[in-house]
Amino acid sequence: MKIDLGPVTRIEGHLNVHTTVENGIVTDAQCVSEMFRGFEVILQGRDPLDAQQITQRICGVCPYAHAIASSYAQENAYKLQVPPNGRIMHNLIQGANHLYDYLLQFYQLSALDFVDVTAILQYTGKDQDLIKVKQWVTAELDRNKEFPAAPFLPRLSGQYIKDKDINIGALKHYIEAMEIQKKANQAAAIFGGKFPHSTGIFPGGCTQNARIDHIAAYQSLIREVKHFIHDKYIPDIVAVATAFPEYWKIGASKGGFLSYGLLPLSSALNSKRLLAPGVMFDGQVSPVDLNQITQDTKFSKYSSSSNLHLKDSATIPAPHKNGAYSWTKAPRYGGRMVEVGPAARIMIDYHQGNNPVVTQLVNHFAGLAKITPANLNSVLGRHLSRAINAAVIADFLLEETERLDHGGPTMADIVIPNSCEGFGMTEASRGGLLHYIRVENHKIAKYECVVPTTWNGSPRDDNGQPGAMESALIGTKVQTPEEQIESVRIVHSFDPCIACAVH
Ligand code: NFE
Repeated sequence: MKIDLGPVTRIEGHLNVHTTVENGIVTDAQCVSEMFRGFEVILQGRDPLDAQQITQRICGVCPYAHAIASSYAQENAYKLQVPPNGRIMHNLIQGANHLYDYLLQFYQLSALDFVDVTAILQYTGKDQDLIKVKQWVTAELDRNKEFPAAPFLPRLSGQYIKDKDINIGALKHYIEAMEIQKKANQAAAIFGGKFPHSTGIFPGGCTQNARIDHIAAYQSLIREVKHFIHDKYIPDIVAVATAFPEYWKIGASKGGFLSYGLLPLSSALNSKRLLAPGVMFDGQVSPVDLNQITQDTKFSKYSSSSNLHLKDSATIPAPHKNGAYSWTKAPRYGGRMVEVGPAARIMIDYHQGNNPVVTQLVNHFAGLAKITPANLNSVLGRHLSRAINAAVIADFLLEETERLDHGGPTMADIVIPNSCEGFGMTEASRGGLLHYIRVENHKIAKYECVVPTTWNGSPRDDNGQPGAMESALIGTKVQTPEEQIESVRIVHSFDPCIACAVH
């Protein structure tokens, strides 16, 4: 039986998943990005300093990550000496964006795959948020329309959390999380200028000053976000994990893991990062070698050659190409498939013992759930890893503000060589993000982005190997083949963004 799961995401862009189900098992899955973008084409011939502005328009959810990756690439190309304040402000802006994004991913984009919204019908209390949720859910049930528009219903058939108090608590947090996300973005905008699409992030640092009143305002907002993470977000993840322990074993991808490392601790090239970089195959972590990254296009809707390294990349759209089924390219590391994202970051950091807080949190939750760190490669593992990322980042941001030099320089002087090239690597919330820029005659001659969902949501490569998400879906047992709540939970755990993947 062939079933299309699309539209399967509640975030930017159109992701479809074509599945084949036989005897209650998903025997094949194809991730299908259904739109073309062309940012790399748009960038050609432009002023290089437009790049961190234009690439942010790839996505309204993770624009800061694109600005940072572009700034790193240009700093690398122009050989800029970023002052410590500039580097710290990049971290403060990007880290706050991660916090916003983790809460968005869990509450608005995934939690209702597990939380029973109909529990609200039994609510008799006075909380205004919950009364509103009850009205929305009641109205949707009464209307009985085929395609209601509200976020709570319709939903897929399956088991949901049974405990009424947990369900109602999570719905309250669903509403509160939006306010907290706003605070995280307000914090980021103090130094970033605005959200989305920062005007403050620049190659060489940040256009804002390190003012004491700005620092105090930032700290106070991040403290509120931190409390929400510890008091509500982490307990809600634990509640989902307690209700659905089988999801520690569902949705494992079947390749390696890659992380470029997140938040540099100094301005030095190859500085140590808060979360360590690495590439992991069969439990062994090695340093990342960019020469190993190529992009295949056999099943992608491009006529450009396949298996190209970044410097040779090309983007020639071919909507009617025979056999091609997605607008996403297929990046591979040394020819092998890898998963990127929150679980990759945590597993790679944990294996290297880089961050003692990560080690302690992974051990704590692994003991609680009776799992091993390898189980982070799963639906629940990705959700828990985001929460660990969030806890570690929130603490770090508060410490990082103390390191700002009030009134000190925040920007390097920029001199763009006539010809140069550079790579910028960071971690967006959804995983490893790489930008490459080549400048010739002061103009952008080539720009290439390899984006988290390009890895996770990739179609088959030239050798027929599935992408990370496809591999996680194949072999999944499904109760109702027409609906496949199990497959949808797997896809949502990756939080794919097609606007980013195709760019
Ligand atoms: Ni459009 Fe993005 C993140 C990036 S995902 S959300 O996180 O880069 O491919």
